[in-house]
Amino acid sequence: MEVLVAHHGYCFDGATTAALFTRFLRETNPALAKAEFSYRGLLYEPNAPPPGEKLKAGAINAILDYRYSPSELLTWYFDHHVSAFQEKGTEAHFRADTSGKKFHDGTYGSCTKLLVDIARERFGWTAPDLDELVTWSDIIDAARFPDADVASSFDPPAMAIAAVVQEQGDDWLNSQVIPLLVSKPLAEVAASPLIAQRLGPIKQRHEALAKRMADAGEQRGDVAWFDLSDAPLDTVAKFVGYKLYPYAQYSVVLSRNPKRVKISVGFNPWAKRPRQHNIAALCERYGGGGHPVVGAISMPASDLARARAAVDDIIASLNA
Ligand SMILES: [Mn+2]
Repeated sequence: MEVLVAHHGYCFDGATTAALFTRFLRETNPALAKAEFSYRGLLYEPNAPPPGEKLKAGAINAILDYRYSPSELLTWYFDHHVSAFQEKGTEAHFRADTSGKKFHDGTYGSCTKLLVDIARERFGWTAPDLDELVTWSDIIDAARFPDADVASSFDPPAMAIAAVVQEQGDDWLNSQVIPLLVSKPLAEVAASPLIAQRLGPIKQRHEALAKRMADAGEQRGDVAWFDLSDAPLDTVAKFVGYKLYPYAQYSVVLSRNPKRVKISVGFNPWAKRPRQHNIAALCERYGGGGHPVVGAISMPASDLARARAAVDDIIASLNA
């Protein structure tokens, strides 16, 4: 029997949920102890095909940490995204399910934690050797870092693995890393050539970006502002801005690649004062979107002047 695991790709929570699911299924179902598992990453991108199209006839199919599918082929489902039911009619289909194998809870910080809780409560399955993995998935997916230093460090083994999966993840790399995640301690996985050899260049790009941000940054009122539009950006560093400006309430980053200019807006998760502005609503003014705490706007590369005007308006609004 083949098991196809379609999971949110390529992020740490998607990979760890797939890893835990594999062990859960093997250990609770003797017929699957030696089954062949294959992994397929699903991306949140504009015009992504419905996830049901990725499932395989004749296999046991699972969708993890990604949008629901009403496909008849779907056997198992676990997700914690509040946006899980985007296709019309999918939420009603999910609610009407009687298989006892489909689970969604938008209050969870990670799909990994949702899966271990359901596996324990409903199926009596536990894997205490994976506690470290579960804890780190929950920290990383919900950005529950104690401070901006930990949030932008590659020292914890889980952070090193997460960086490699996020920046260089593909179905081949995941098929190698996922089995390791549930069979070896994280420190051993991080030290494997699979991760260690890929981490070097990622760290270098990250350090170069941190230096660029330190040079370009300025604080305007409550906002740390970084104009990185002078050269294309080839990596992201979500939390470096708050490491540089720990007293800023918000950050605004203007960046570009050959096709697009991008404005990224965020609320400092370690801010001492509560958030006063809805960032999604601010971004929607310019055709962008996101969540109350973080959002973004994309414009064609030729619109740099319009993007700068939008930045001025957003910074003024965040200081109002
Ligand atoms: Mn997740």
